[in-house]
Amino acid sequence: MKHLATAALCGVLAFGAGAARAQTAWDMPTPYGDSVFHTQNIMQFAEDVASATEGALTITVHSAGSLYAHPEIRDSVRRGLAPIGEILMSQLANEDAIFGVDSVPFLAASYEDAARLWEVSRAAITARLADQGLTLLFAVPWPGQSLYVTEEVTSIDQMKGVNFRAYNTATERLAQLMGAVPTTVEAGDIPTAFSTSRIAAMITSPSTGVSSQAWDFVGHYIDTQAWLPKNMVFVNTRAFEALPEDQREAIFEAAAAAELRGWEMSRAETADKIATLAKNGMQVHEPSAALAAELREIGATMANEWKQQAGPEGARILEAYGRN
Ligand code: PCA
Repeated sequence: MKHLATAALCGVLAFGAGAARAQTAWDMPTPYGDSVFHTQNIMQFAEDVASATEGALTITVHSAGSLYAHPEIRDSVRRGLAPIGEILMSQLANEDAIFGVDSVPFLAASYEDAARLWEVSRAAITARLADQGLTLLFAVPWPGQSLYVTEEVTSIDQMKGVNFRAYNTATERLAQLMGAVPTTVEAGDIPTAFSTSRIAAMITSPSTGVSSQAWDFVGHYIDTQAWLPKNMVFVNTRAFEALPEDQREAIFEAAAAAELRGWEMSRAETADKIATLAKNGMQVHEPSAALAAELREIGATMANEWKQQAGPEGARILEAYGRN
């Protein structure tokens, strides 16, 4: 409140009492670093909002968990400590399986399928967030999730007992089903976790492989591209509704543009960042037929489990997607 009052006062001073148009300055916590395409897309979104509102609404992006750590961002926005934020959607799967719809291995492993799955699940996610006083703005997928290992893995057996990084409930479950040992590690902590042997392997996108300089720790990348988990951006509904209508519209317009742009950036990243991994000395492999079959079996198990957990709403989503 104090913050807003100050911002309003600055607005009056800047424009003179005659043109007293309140200025709003929003802080936006995000989890990933500045070099990550999601963050760059959000910076552009913030710029678009500022220019569409002629500076009346500015959004300052606090990346890499610098304002709130990733696990706290949702609650900080819910409580109004920050008006807007970004998180990995499936981070919330432990409270409601619906949020994990994009993290079931091989349910939607291409951009086309991921887009279709988003189309049929968006309303459910939007409604869940609305129940929490949050308004969904946009969601953008990471490139496909692939394995980073110290030696070439051609069968799941080789993962037995390996300390495996988890970043949500699905990666934790995947580790268990592979016989590996899951440990939760935020993206920004990957290098430390490898160098202290807390983890010896992980599954993530080529983007996160590059931003964490995976080549310093693991020599092999196995291109499983098993699913495309999304980041989502949402706003505190009360803060949003307190804005004048033209500013709300500017946000929705910038959000729609950010969603389109983000999906395109993500697509372009995939080959680009795999090339960067190779350039830095990682060996890039196609999964062996045996490994691919074993992973698909784990995926089928996880799809069944997800269906159990996600209830009737989950069943409706799978049906609309054409998988039941
Ligand atoms: N990067 C994030 C989530 C999925 C991804 O590709 C991470 O590894 O934490």
